[in-house]
Amino acid sequence: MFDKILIANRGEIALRIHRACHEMGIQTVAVHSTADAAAMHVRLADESVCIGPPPARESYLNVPAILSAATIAGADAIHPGYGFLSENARFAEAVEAHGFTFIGPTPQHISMMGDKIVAKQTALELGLPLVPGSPGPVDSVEEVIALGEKIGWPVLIKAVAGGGGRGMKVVNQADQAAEAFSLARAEAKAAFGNDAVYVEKYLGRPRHIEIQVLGDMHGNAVHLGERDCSLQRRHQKVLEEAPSPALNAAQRSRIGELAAAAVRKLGYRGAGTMEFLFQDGEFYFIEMNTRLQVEHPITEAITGIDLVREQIRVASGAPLGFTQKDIVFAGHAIECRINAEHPETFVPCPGRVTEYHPPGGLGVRVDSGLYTGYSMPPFYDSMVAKLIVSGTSRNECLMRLRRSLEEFAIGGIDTTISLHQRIIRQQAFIDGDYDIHWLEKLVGLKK
Ligand code: MV4
Repeated sequence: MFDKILIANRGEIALRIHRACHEMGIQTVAVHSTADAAAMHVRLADESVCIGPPPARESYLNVPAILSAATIAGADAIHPGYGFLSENARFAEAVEAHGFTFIGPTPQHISMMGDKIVAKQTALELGLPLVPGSPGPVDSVEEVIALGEKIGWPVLIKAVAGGGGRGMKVVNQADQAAEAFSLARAEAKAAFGNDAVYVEKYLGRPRHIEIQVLGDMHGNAVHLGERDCSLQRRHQKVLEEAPSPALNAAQRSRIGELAAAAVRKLGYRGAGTMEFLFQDGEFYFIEMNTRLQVEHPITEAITGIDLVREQIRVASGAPLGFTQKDIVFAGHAIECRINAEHPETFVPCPGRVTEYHPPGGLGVRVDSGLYTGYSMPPFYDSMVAKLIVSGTSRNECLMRLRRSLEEFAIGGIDTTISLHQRIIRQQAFIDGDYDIHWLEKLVGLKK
């Protein structure tokens, strides 16, 4: 097992990884930019190394600086968290080439799933259901039109190197194809440096269901159930829950087993998430994320499994500590992502936290790097806390969520706490009756 892990991230996820390490008796090395010198993950880590100025490309994305920090500190392994370099195959390769263990999948699997065409081809071979569409990239408007006529309008043009919704264009009929095709390619080029695009049948009112999977180096793989991530705005998840209120037991075990079998065949190592769209009782694989996800705590709440601990154990070569039949799903969990943003305009609002009082009590977890007096820098993502409530039923979670949001005090900066209070009052949410467009209809798209 590792003696010392460098955490190549910041904020709440850096703290989360630190906690798992310390519970395992593993020393931690925090890295930080000059803007994060007073951050909680730096304060709690056993050691810390400043890796550069505030801009992420000069600090948290600065591979030489991170590797130098690991060398100076004598770390055995590096945990990338999520975002930043967590799905960068070249970083994973560099980590291993410099003698450290990368806590995550192999570089091969990272790059495989980073190419959405290869990911879909792999998913097809692994027996996962796909959205009908082009088998590979499309190189002309004529191809887009031919596919639209074949699979039915509307279709969706997506970036091959994409993810997270950037560069997607809906085409409702043939005479819109030319403009959508060139716009999608231009956006893909600008966002990912790769203008390749592909086409899928556009699903108009799906839910976003993702399956947590975990594989070790000995050919074992399990699924840890699903998360419903349909409540999103501009491709940013706002609230997630597990299990999904839209699935019945048969659908749940069918897609879970399919995902677990797929990662077993793949020989996948580490934690991963398979993203599906779910519409009219059917699942459609769209992509796989080869990292720990922001919303992992709701899976931890209903399974009792510490996902970061399992990532570390698996990376050290240990076999999974359980088989599929050992995993028991109990209760329900809901996570609210709390952002330092105006709750109506969503304008980011960094600044000094004059008061921080998180909720507590049975079934209440808060993952946050905030503290009273902390100055939140303007350079990074605006998420400042995750409120995770769990309980024996979804109704108990709703009551607990309502009480926790009332109790959550954050002074000095705007937050989206009141947005969550508004969401959980809506009858459609209470009924679990929402799709990926529901929240944007409630709060609007404008920033
Ligand atoms: C889709 C889709 C509808 N039809 N694919 C958005 C980002 C990436 N995860 C895939 N996404 C979508 N792919 C087809 N064929 C709708 C979306 C989508 C979406 C998916 C999940 C969660 C939120 C979303 C918001 C807008 C669009």
